[in-house]
Amino acid sequence: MNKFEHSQKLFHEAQHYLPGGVDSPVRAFKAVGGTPPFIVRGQGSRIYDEDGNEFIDYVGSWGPLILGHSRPRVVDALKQAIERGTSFGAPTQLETTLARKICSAMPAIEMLRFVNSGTEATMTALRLARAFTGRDKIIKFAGGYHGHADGLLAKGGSGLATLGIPDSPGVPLSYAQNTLVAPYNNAEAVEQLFQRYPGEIAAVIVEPVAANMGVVSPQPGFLTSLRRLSSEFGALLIFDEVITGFRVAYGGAQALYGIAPDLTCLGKIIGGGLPVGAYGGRREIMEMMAPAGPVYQAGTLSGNPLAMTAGIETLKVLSQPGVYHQLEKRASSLAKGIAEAASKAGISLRVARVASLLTVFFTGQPVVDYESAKQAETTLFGRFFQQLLSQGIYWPPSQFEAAFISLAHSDEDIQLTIRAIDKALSFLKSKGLGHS
Ligand code: KE4
Repeated sequence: MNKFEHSQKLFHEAQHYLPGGVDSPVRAFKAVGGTPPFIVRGQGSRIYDEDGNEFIDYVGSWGPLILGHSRPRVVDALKQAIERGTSFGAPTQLETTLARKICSAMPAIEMLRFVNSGTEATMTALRLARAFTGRDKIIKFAGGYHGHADGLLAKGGSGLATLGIPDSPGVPLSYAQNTLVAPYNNAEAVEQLFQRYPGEIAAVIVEPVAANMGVVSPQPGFLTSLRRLSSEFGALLIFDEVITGFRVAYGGAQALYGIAPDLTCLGKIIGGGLPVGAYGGRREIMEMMAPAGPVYQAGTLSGNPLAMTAGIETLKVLSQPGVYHQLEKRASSLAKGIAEAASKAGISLRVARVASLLTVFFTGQPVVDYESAKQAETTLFGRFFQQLLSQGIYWPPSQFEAAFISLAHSDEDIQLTIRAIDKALSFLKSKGLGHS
């Protein structure tokens, strides 16, 4: 049984200085209860907390650590980079090197700019789309998360596809009302919005594989329809590949599904665990960005040498043959083991997986959008999470997130995880929780 005394003390003190004791809400374990372990070290597939507990980590910093924690070649490269200085606020060759790698992996990106987070990437991509089209409205999808820029913290009103309403205090209604919200996997709703607001919609922004309502894959034809509709109605198609970029394939979801977006947003993996974001796409669009063009965006640490170094080393590993085959093998083996454990325990759940992204939904119904994802039993998920944590498995602390399998997860890690999940589900069943 794991103990968390030190983390409890540290969490109490952290809450005095940081809202909720954290620098990003999901880390506070509000959705699953209990005290979040305070982590001191990561190595490979493992993380270690202040109480000496060891966990197999399926958060991986929410996606960046596809190589696992502290991969030696990344650490060594960073050590050398740090010796040369951490930031110059001036051009470096490293930025061009990483940009070249990304552009060759994703041909729809002819030109890009680095920023410091996925939020900055999507925020700027939308500003650029509005400048390029001269239009103000955007379409996003219910359950899609694109960072916390004001206009993107908008949720659907009542009805199928609607004018957005603020999804957080502090977001002006006027900002939210330029955001139209449609159900994921519903191209008809998108077409209706284009017909209702002709000439007003600048862009459609979509997670090509949704991972912020849990993992929800695009149904056949959905992304193709978004491509067709965007072109037909003069809007830009923006793929938010902050999670899927270099995750679901070396070329991202745009390679996996064969769709060329007009703009792509990236983050996480391309920084190898350091703060990063990027937005890029068609040259004629990107050349509108200052100082080449009139659309403004800037950033003190954008393209800094450390994030560039970690990103370059990470992509060097990911571009090697067999890497995605290994990820696929490990992730599919985990998914199979979970499904078998669930049927053995007689608990109805859905294992949603795309490549090395995986969510266990505690529902017996198919999950195709946010409405169906919300049918999952979050209390049961919380009990499942705590059972795993007590067995040394650090699962994502929310039903509406993805688990991330890395190259550092060994076959043995996967088998240990399946055994822990088997025990957790049997325990839930023995308590009369979860039903088939
Ligand atoms: P950041 O600003 O957190 O770097 O990226 C925002 C973002 C943009 N687009 C997508 C598809 C994303 O998933 C994210 C951020 N992802 C969350 C996890 N679901 C980050 C974890 C957190 O918020 O603490």
